[in-house]
Amino acid sequence: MGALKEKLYKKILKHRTRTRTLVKEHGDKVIDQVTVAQVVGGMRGIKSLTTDISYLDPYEGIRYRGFTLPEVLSLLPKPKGAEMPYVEGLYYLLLIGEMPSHDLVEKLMVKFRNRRIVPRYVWDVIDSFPSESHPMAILSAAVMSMQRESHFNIQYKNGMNKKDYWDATYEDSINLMAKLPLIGAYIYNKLYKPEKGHKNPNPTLDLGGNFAYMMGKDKPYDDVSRMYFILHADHESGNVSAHTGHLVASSLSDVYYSISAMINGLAGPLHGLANQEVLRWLQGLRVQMGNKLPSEEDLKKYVWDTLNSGQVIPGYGHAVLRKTDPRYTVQREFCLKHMPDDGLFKYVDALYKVVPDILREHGKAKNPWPNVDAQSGVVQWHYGVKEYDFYTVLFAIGRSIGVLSNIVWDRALGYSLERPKSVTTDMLEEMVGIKKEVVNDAN
Ligand code: CMX
Repeated sequence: MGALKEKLYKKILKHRTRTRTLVKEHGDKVIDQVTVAQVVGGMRGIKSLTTDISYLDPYEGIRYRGFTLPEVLSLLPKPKGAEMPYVEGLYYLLLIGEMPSHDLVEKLMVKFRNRRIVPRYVWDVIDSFPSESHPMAILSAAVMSMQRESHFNIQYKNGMNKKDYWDATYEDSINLMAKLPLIGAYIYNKLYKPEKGHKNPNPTLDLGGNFAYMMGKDKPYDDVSRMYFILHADHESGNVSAHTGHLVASSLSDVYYSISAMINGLAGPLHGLANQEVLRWLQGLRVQMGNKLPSEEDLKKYVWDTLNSGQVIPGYGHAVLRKTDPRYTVQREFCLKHMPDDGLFKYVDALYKVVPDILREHGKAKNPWPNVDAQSGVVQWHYGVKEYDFYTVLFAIGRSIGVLSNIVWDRALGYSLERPKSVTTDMLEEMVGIKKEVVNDAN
């Protein structure tokens, strides 16, 4: 057993005792109640999932293993001369729960690098998609095609002991995570830069640096990639992508099935696809304004027109957050430092000043503040990734870090098959005392 796996195993043994004690001694304690509105309204806010990887406070935002994003970005080791930390270091933090040293990250990087080889048939799967296909559909299929590589699947068939599920899942998780950036870059080059073709990975580079290299981008796009993957890695367990990954894994489907499903959930415009929608919406504004910076009145009109036509303002609102998303703030600070004069960033900045008040006046959204997606596309656009259909693929690569770490722990702690109970509308009406009307068919 390698040093990292051994450390993880010791943590698992300790944690298993905590979970067992909780359930054995306090299993019947009530910690939440459920209202009719929650049952009908997407289970919003019901405390019904456990994860120790991250926690989302409505006012403070996300903490990874107890660390805020500014702490994560300043405490994780960084490549020489880089502004943003190693993505591999974040994987260590999420999985193990401790800030790694530079040396530990170096060792983990070697492990990731050695597993970068993508089977030839994955490129064939990608190449067989028609060129108008959405990159998220291609990514999902590419991950799915690798299911035959799953150690978990092979060892399960060979009668693996339940206690070892985490081990095979850990191997699968590193194998898949090492390959995802290569697959993402391949999809980008195939769809948008066919004349340049596919680049082989550079074995001297870290995950973020190599992704920038394979995308054909110069510095500081390596830091942009590291920042992007780290910011999108986890947002506790109830969001659609993380929850889908966990749900599918709960039936003991391997990580290839689970991450492909996670990608499918992320591809919706109310979730990860919002970053592409923000860019589409901003381009609409830019065209309307003939490329000039809109006045405050122009902006207000554009926002109201969107709302009055029954659409949402992409990049604003959140199911849990009730303040500006710190993932938005980190990217805003990056923009102010590196691209303060970028035309599109100025639009985003101007919108920040008018949208929250308009959403308050509109009176529907519980959170009028921007979320991560309001900023992230603008950074990509500035560094030449203007094909905004691709942005959610970047989100998916980042989100996999958190979901994969969670699935390893799900297996380690023996979390159960997910199976909530549903009721019919008749039953709900009966529970709240609504009398059934007798319908007379004769009339
Ligand atoms: N623009 C207009 N209306 C909005 C809104 C927005 N940005 N955010 C919420 N609302 C509306 C909802 O559509 C809902 O309307 P109905 O009552 O007619 O259904 C009402 O306000 C109440 O919604 P809520 O409780 O505040 O928000 P939800 O938890 O239901 O939904 C979210 C959260 C993110 C889907 C929603 O805020 C939204 O649609 N935002 C725009 C899309 C977006 O940016 N998504 C990305 C979120 C981050 C991520 O997952 O990547």
